[in-house]
This record gives sequence, structure tokens and C-alpha cells, in this order.
Amino acid sequence: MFVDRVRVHIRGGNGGAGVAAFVRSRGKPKGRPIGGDGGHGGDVTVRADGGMSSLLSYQRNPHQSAGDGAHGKGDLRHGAAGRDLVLPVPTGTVVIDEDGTVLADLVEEGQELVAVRGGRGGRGNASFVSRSRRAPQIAEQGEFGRTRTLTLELKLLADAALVGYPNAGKSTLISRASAAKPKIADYPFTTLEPNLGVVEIADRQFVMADIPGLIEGAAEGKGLGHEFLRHVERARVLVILLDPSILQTDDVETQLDVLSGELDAFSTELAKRPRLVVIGKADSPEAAPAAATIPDALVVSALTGEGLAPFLHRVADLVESAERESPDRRGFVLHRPVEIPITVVREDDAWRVEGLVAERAVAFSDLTMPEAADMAARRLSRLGVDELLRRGGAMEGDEVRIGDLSFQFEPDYGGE
Ligand SMILES: Nc1nc2c(ncn2[C@@H]2O[C@H](COP(=O)(O)OP(=O)(O)OP(=O)(O)O)[C@@H](O)[C@H]2O)c(=O)[nH]1
Ligand SMILES: [Mg+2]
Repeated sequence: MFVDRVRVHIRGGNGGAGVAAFVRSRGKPKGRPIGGDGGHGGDVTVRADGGMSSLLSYQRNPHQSAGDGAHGKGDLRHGAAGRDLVLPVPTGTVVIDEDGTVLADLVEEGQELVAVRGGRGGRGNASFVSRSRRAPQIAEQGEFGRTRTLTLELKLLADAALVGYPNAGKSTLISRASAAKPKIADYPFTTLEPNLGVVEIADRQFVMADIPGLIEGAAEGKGLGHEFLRHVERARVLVILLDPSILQTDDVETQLDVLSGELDAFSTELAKRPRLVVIGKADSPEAAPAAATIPDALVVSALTGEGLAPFLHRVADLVESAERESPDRRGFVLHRPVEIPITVVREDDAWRVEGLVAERAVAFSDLTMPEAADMAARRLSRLGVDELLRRGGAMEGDEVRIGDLSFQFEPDYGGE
């Protein structure tokens, strides 16, 4: 199969909670704050690993979570960070987001995408000490790790792609040169999905793809058109297989013109790709006269094996020199903000404030404490949440919800 595709559900580790604790000592009636911070949750990273050959393991285990951070301790000790989770994938894996955005094309060994971050650990009360706040009683909760569903898609990279008219004998040729077992029949468009085969000749090895037949107008989407050419795009070398059979509507010279024209028309990239022209069905009586019209072409028969070894060596030569010239296609990792900005939406009779930073601002372990409520209110005001609510039409006394928390809107609050 050409494409290996799985969906994985990943979760970053939860952050540990900060703790509020004191040690009493002489001269300090309230005690000295010694509550440590919670540890951060682990991240989930997708990384290209040449040792992986398929995505099968994720088909079996589609749920993957990083480790949770430990809670802070009472003697100024911070909780341990959660274990990061690395998901190894074969090189050539494309990572796609839920909305279809391609997040990364991991083609180089070690290339990686941090797919979800772990939740932040909450701060303990020792972290809140300041000149004006000598004995804070407040501590933050840990943040939940985020979840995300990703599609991983492996597009196997063919070194060489067989391009030719329908019925030209592409599938027969690849079945002869490799262990691939494509369907073969004497009607056009037998092959609808590409087949990949590993070709071994002497001690050389390359991957050859047998693709659906190409017809005139394919570059504009005729026949299997774009679908077809998309698969060809990744091959380093193009093998143009011409069919001398009288059953073909065009002679080999016309076939060569049409096929070359379609490849050129599809993309300038493809137009520059190294090509090898070969005439197939050498065992048929039409082969010799056809070969005379294109002197440069190699001649092979998948049926008798005639010309096969020199042909495969020639492809291997071209693959090797293409590899030397342009080592690898360059992959990419898309970086974009994952934090959603703060939004205010109507929910029942109340207002819901959404967004990670807003949720963080109120994530105290005990908001019934005036000190914590006070700080949360001030943080929200600084983030502009009051302003957003006011602009949205919130009135004094309206219910406002953030995460699990709900409170009454007091527009004047925190206006310091
Ligand atoms: N005489 C002869 N016939 C061949 C040779 N190779 C293929 N054929 C015949 O040509 C016909 C088409 O072969 P396929 O391998 O299915 O052709 P294809 O190019 O894969 O065709 P599509 O998948 O439909 O595009 C079949 O009847 C094969 O038996 C060959 O070397 N010599
Ligand atoms: Mg075929």
C-alpha cells in the first residue's frame, strides 16, 4: 500500500498543584511560606525515526499520553516534571491537524514536532511572596494537559516511478522486477492505486512505483489526472515506458511526446526530473521497428526478461546520481500559536470566558480565600477580560464563568 494512515489521540501531562504551607518560627507570627510549585506535565512530540517502517503500532495504540507533573511539597520542594512522550514515526510521515492543516512533513531523521505541551505546574505559596505580601496563603492548581487528535500519514518514497499509457505493461514490469503483486489485465486502468516494489539487482536496491496509466490531458485532471501525478511527484527518477503494441492508439513517438508533455505541464519541478525512456514488450514483433524510431531508448520484455538487468542497473544509476545531487526533499515543521486568545461568549443567562490565559489566571486551589479571589480579579482585569465583558454587554451582577468557576461581574473591581 502506498499510503499508511492513522489517527492518534494525544494528551499532554497534567501539571502538578502548587501547595500552600507554612513553617512557624519565632518572630514570624504568621509563619514562613514554604509551599513548593507543582511540576509541569510532559509534552508529546512526534519525531522522525529511520528505525520505524510503519505506523502500525499507532493503529494498535491510538491513545498516547505524556506523564503528569507531581504536586509541590510543603518544605519548599517542587514537584517533579512529568515524563515527556516521544512518538517515533517513519521518515516521510506527514502530520495533519484536525482541521486538515499539514503541521509537519517529517522527512529528515530526528526532525520533530512538539504536538501538545504539558499543563503548567501551579505555583506554591512561597512563589507569591513579595514585599507587600509576606505570608501569602494562595497556591495555584496545576493545569490540565491539552488533548489533540492528529492524523499521521506515511507517503512511501518511490525512487523511480513508471509512467506510461494504460495497458503499457507497467504492472507486469514491476511484478517481474520486485516482489510486488499488482493486478495485471489487458484492459486500460487496471491499476487504480500505486503499487510499490523494492527492486534488488546485484547488491543495489531501490523502490519503484507502478502507477495508474497516464493519458493526454492528465495534467488538467483527465483520467486519474492529478491523483496520478501527485504520486509521481515524490519519485526521484521517472521511467517512461512506451508500448509498441498495435493495440495502442498512438505509436511510441507520439506516446513519448504526450507523456513528456503531461509531465512538463504538471509542474516545473517534475519537468526537471531525470527521465529514462524504455520500450516494453520487446518479445512482440512490433518492438524492433518501434525501437528504430527512438534510438536512445532501452528495450525490455517483462514476459521473457530480455533487457531487464541492464534496464534496472540503468535506473539504479540514475537514482544514485539523483540522490547525490539533491540529497533529500526538505521537510518542514509548522510553528503556529496554540494558545487561543481570550473570548467572551453568551452561555445560558451567563457569560463564558474562554482561553488558556484566562483559565490560568483563576486557577487557584482555593478561590474562597479573599487573597486568591483578589489576585484572580486583578489578573483578569490586567488581561482585559473586564473590558471584553463590558464591550460584550455584561452588566454588573451578571454571572461570569471561567472554567469551573463562576462569579458575579463587578466592573469596577481591580481598577487599580
Ligand atoms: N507480449 C507482452 N505483453 C505484455 C508485456 N508486459 C505486459 N504485457 C501485457 O500487456 C497488458 C497490460 O499489462 P499491465 O501490466 O496490466 O499494464 P499497465 O500498464 O499496468 O496497465 P494499467 O494499469 O491499466 O495502466 C497485459 O495483457 C499484459 O499481459 C510484455 O513484456 N510482453
Ligand atoms: Mg497497471
